[in-house]
Amino acid sequence: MAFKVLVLHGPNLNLLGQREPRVYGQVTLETINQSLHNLAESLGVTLECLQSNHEGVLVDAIQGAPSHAQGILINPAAYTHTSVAIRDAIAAVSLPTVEVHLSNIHQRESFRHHSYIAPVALGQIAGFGAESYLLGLRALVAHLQKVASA
Ligand code: CA2
Repeated sequence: MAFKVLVLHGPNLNLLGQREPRVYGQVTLETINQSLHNLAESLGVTLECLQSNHEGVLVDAIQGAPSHAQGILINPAAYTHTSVAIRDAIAAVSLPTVEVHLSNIHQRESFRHHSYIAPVALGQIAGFGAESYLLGLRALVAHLQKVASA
């Protein structure tokens, strides 16, 4: 079976490459999505990518995911630290979900140290810039393949 992964990017990540390059690097979201598509192709999976600045749009996408995807790769951005709604949606659909961050949230301000998402995620990858997304996709696909072959 060819797996499909829903890739979700949270608020302000559309600004990548245009603002705050010292924190988030120079890479654009379009480049990240292209790198993810390239990796997905080599892993034999397909992707659907969505960025939204709106919590409800992300919740709707998570709720709809089980009809067409087997896993979720998400950078919830600032909603990581605030959103019980996104956490509850992930818990409700119970699709394997990998949380990723460009920056090492544990090295930054204390309000970024807590993630509402981590307890309902398969795992969290943070601090490797755009590479966090690629590591996250590899981890998610490895998990899906392992479960499918068990
Ligand atoms: O490190 C990450 O990936 C974050 O999820 C990024 C979020 C931040 O709130 C999290 O604590 C960690 C912020 C994304 C905002 O991205 C911007 C990109 C360019 C310019 C301004 C914001």
